[in-house]
Amino acid sequence: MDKPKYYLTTPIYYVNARPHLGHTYTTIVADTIARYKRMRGYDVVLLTGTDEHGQKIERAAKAAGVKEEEFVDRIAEEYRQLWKELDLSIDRFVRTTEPRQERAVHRLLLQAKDNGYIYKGFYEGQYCVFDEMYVDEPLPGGLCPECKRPTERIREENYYFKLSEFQDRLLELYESQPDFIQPETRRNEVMAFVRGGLRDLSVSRTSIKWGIPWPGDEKHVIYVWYDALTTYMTGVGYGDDELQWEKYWPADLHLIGKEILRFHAVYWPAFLMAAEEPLPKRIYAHGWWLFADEKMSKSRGNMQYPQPIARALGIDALRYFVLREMVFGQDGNFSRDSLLTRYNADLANGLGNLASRIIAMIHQYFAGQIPPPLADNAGAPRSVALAKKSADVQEEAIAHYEALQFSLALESIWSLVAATDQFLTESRPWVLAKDESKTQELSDILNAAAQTLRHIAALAFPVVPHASEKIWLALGNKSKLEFEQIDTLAWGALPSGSHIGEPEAIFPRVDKKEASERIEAMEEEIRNPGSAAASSPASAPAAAAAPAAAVPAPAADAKIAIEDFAKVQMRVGVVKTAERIQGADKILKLTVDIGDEVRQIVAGLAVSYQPEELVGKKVVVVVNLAPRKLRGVESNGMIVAASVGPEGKPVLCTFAEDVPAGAKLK
Ligand code: ME8
Repeated sequence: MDKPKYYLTTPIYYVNARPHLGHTYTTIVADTIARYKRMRGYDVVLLTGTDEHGQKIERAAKAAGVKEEEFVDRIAEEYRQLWKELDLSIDRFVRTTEPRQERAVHRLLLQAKDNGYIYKGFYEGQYCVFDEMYVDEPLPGGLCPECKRPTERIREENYYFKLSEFQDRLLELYESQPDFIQPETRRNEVMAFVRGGLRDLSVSRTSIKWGIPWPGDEKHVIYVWYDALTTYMTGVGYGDDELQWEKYWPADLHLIGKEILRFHAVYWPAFLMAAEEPLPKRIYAHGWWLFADEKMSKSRGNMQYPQPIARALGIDALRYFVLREMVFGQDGNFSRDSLLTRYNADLANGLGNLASRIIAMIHQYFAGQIPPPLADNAGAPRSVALAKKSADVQEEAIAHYEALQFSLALESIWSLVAATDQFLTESRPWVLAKDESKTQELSDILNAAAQTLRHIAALAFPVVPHASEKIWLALGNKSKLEFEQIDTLAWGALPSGSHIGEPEAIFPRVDKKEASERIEAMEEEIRNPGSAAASSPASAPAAAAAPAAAVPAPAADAKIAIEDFAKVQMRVGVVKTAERIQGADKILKLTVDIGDEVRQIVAGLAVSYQPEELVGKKVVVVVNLAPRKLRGVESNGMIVAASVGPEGKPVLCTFAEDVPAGAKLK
């Protein structure tokens, strides 16, 4: 009989910057679900990909000074490489710039058009480039209600999608399929939004070129979200491979972060209804990783990258931490300290230590062969109790995996790790080993411990596949663990007499301080390739984020005379141009009008501002600094900014009233 299918997706990530821990989190969650479902006998397809069109990407490429094609190729490749390095079981990777994507998008659009849901109209209003979204009701000051960035006025002829016609059908969908949107709180938000009324949606743009051309009207490109969402269909053969399409569509699960729920839970089902295509079964919007209570994101520049963690502690440690620490659905704070504490406590001292202890004792007392249990288990009540606990944990863990409650699943599995540890401590095999009359008892105990370890390895496999597989093989299992059925796994199935492998440190203990420094150094290298350390002057941003080591700060209480302050000449400047510097993540090259001349200044503002946001901004410039070179680019002046939080995030100053370029600051 054919296996049932399970098709799940991650978001199709933007390629305006390299992937960080947030993107990795969703993809690790997807991989964990995929591995779990395979262990439940499903034919699983996991799709991810890159969202490469639209104004945001067009501008990012421009700021980097390269052609769009080159820019998107580079970042898409980084995504691919990262998923490979992390050994994620990705079955499909789709880029929105592939020819098959254009075919699929055209097909979906034309189906909706043939059904009368697309018309031509005129749009005049505000647009948020960051969110790639039309903003009907901007906040005061023209700010986007979602990201609070300035919106831009646009006026253009557009094609519209009749979203307004779908209000009732969408509400009916949410009512009749309560688990279509999860978690429940998110479903309520979406329902309230749709009940408030829906306006037609502009689905084409004429002001940009970087997109899929509108079929039959090439002055328009298709709205990026229409394009990106269709990727979920492209990857399973929509319009291309009927057999695959029939087999895998509709998707069983779209995993996303909560900020893109509206696109998935409102627009996407409406686009599909308009084209008369089946709807996905479930959308799960998870929470955010926060860093010092702010969302970890490209625009804030407070990203953590996954590679340093995986390289310092192993892929499984990264997976275990993100799934154990974050309650799925809610926000979670990332801290390196809790990462390292959990690593040592749960993995090194927990599972790792338990596995090597059991394997070492079987080597020591039974020459590396699994010893037999007592014939009828009579007289070994502790072993019987451990078997019962294993069965209970199996049931609990499966229920938690089904509910996508990874943290609870791990809590439950680790309660079995603790119970097995306690079982060994109480049974004291090292004492029994000294007394020949206790050999049978000893044999029973180590059999029970090995059976339980086998069980733990299998239950933990979706989250820590590499460690589990190692334990599994070390116990003498011949089959591949990934094909084991997690629900029918029997305690006691490990045959006595089989030979086990050598004990191996699966999660070696780390010195927290040393590991933290190693991770930090690798992080810095990713942020600023080529930099030896965060404080290296060569890698240091100019301006407020200037490194402490490069410019020794005076003691906090040291006073300077007014003459000293007068040496610093500051003026109001207007940013004329801003662009990225290849290979440098934190700094931007600006040209700034300071009244009587335009200066080139290299400023460490990239972690807080996109280059395009800076153009036209008034800034405070220190104009009499000796010129210096940063990353080989001459900087003639310094921009003043506040330095916020432990990372020294730069925040520009504003003026209470309008001031001309060149005005002096006193
Ligand atoms: O939104 N915490 O792409 P994107 C947790 N191209 N998850 C995070 C995160 C954080 N701090 N930051 C990012 C897009 N993510 C669109 C999607 S889909 C058809 C188009 C994860 O590169 C999370 O899954 O901005 C979030 O939804 C996604 O990355 C956003 O990725």
